[in-house]
Amino acid sequence: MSLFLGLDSSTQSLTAIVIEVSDGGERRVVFEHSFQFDTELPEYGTTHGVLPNDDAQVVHSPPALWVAALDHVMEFLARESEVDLKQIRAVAGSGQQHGSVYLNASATGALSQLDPRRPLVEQIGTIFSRPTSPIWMDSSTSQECREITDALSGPSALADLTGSRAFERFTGPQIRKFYHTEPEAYANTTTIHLVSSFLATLLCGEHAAIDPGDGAGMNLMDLRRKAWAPAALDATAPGLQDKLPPVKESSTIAGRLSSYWAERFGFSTETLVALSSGDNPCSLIGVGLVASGRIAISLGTSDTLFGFLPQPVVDSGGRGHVFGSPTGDYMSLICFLNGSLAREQIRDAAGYSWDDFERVLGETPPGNRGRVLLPWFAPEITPHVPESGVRRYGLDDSDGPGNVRAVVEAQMMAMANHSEWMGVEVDTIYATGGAASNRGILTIMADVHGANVYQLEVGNSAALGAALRAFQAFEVACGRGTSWDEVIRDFVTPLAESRIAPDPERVELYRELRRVYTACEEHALGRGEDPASFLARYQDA
Ligand code: XUL
Repeated sequence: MSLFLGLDSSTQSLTAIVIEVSDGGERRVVFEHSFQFDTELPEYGTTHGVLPNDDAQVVHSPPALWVAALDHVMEFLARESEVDLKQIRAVAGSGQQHGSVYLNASATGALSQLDPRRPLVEQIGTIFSRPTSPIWMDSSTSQECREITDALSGPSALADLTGSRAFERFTGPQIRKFYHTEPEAYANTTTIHLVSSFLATLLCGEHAAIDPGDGAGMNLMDLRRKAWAPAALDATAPGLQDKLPPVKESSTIAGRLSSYWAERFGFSTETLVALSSGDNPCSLIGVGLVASGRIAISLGTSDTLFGFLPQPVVDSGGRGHVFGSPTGDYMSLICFLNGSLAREQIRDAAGYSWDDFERVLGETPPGNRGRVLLPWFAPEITPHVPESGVRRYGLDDSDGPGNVRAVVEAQMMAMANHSEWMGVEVDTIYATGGAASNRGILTIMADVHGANVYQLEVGNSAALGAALRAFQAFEVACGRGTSWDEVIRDFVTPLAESRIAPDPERVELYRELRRVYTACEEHALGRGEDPASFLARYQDA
């Protein structure tokens, strides 16, 4: 019997999943645990995993919180579970994408000599050259995006080189802002990690490389060569090449679990540590998208829509991204910032529980009688909305049921409209992430996309994907050419009984309403006329 550990360091929590792969063919998840940052470690002062800031565009988290959380989760696994730690052959991490961790010259030594008698976080207090980490929700780098874009001959050239035009949350623009605003601290930085590569570094006690899945979220990596792009580095900040870990294939082994974990909690120093990847590339594996033709929608803090791509096909409209897939291929992705927190705000304003939320979705009419909400509670990534501000058309903000339906319809229509560039005829969607348990939401997903929607057995596809990546990297390290289909077998089967089929009449209704939704977006962004007359047709109906 072999066990593999996957760890997902996300915006609001750290999740661990252990899978068992036995010689007799049995495969199952044997352990799953999530550790919520705000409630379990309140001393870090985060709300939804991020630090308060007067500027809504600046969103940072304390990296020491992620370190403390890792110690707690490993302790929980060692002390509170039945898992035989010595059977864990390999571990791999998943991290919220784009977030960066800045380390000084003392980090390398400190991480290689950790004292197992003291908590990890107590020993790494002095290794940060920047005490907070900008994360994917930060949208404060528009100026840096413009500068990088200009230096690289415009958005199309940048997207062609790196897989995306410049995005505020991407690590390159964030590094440039750090260099601009805190040049001394930048100069004192010797290593810049992503959340994912920092996690692998903590596990093996030495600097881990960045994989092409997460490296593509930086505006710094040459997507086709899967190596840093010198022109992008030069356009971002001086001396950057020396501060970045190398890019290596996702299945690379970064090292072995360090003696800190072995001596403190009883893990084995034989356990291999594979490179970490971003949470979306890990989810791609965790929902089983190792070949073309299907897409997945993850409903988490961010809502993302993604699919496998055999070749890098970049969005000429500049909305989407191409990242590396952990299989060595590519993936397309589009990200919406106002995901679960927007749903939560609407639910809280109406004083509902999640059960009420689901019930109300079943009771309100599809199309919401033309009442539309643009859920921009925070600055939005897709479409680009620099200033937050919820907009309502024909909808009273005191109308609880109307707002519940409106927020979900808005999210689904925005996803369908803004993902057209992927050119995928969607007939099947795998739904994952916390809100994928809400069948009311999935019904609207099925009708808006005109596709069958399936739930999967394991809701946390990023952590599962990380565990599956650990298994695959172990197979590669053992010299076995186990295929990805074989790696994911039995773990990612969509639940046949969970299928939600689209209703043809509602599909037709949403096909029209998607145009109305676009008109509302265009109007709200100052690019189109007031859609009132367009909406009235549905209000009278
Ligand atoms: C993807 C993105 C988010 C984060 C959240 O580009 O920004 O999905 O990865 O975890």
